[in-house]
Amino acid sequence: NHPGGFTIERIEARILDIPTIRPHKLSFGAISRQSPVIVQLWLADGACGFGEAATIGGPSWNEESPESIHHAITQYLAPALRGQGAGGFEAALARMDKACKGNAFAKSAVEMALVDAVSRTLSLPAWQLLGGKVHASLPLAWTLASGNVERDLEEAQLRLEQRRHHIFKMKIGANAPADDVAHVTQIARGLAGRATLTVDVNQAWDGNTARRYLPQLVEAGVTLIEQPVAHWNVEALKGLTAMLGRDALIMADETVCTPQDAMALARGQACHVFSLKVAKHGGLLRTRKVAAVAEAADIGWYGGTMLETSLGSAASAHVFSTLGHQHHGCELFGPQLLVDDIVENQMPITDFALQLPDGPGFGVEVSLAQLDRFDRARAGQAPV
Ligand code: MUC
Ligand code: MG
Repeated sequence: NHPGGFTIERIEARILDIPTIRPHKLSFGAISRQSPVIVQLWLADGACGFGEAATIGGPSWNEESPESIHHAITQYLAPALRGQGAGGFEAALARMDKACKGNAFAKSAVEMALVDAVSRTLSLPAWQLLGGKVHASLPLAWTLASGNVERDLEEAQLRLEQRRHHIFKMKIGANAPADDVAHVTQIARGLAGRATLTVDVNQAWDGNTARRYLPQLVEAGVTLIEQPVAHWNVEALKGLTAMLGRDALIMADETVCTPQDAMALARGQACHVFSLKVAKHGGLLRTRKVAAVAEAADIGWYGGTMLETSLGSAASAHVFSTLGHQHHGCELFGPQLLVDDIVENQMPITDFALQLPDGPGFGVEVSLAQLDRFDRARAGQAPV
């Protein structure tokens, strides 16, 4: 009874376990594999779409884990959408909100699969349903997070030579702050003048530590500083934003999830840039809402990642391609950190930039054989 076979017929989800090419160290721990949740959604006309939600280190990045995401989808979100109209994305989001508080990552995976399925049945690129493409490519950062200066420098050198990356983000906050500053300073010296350097502290510092050490990072050459303090510590973030002003920019990540978070940060002039991530905002449409607050408040945006495969990365690329011009590039390098991918065709990287895909759907073809190969249920693996 929904026009044109636009009825949601079936939604399935599974957890994959895909090793990383090297240990990836963050303030809260090191990971050696990613466990994305992959959603498959069928419409009554036979069209099928895929979605993905990845997080990092079980429930360490925020409250959601691969297991909680999978549970929310199979037990609550899928039943809430079965038999509903597929074309009403906002109505689907409202139904999911009614069935389930929070759980933004889980909702994002389902909404992604819905947008993919509808785009495919219309033979359109997803960006066309998201406002239209204005960027053909975005500068692509790489994260140096091996924990070892020589290895980090080797990685950066190689990627500069390959003309793949010249923006490098360092994950700090796990060590004593003075040691982290020394690590960053050595890398900055090794790359002097050839790269843009950013850091992500992933909430590890208190306000006093951040006030003391951020100027030293700026002195070393860092120009963008991501989430130096806890997600709730907006007062400290605001003070740091005022303090660094001209020399470097403060970027909110874990602090900015909902449009209301975005509004509070904008009102308080508490950061210069938002890291946008489809998962934490609860979907592609809500990413655009957070981006709209940024644009209205003269806050820049950055295309963030939760280290998704090429599926989630391509979906993110579609929505990022529709946003305004006040951006600081993106970091959709998840596929390059994983030993293998789940799509047939990765997004090309040329001249230090990610080439943003076209359709149909997200423009990547998911391999069912690869889904089976990495499926946790098939491998019988224990959670991280
Ligand atoms: C984060 O907090 O930004 C993104 C890149 C990376 O290495 O970790 C993530 C998560
Ligand atoms: Mg971050």
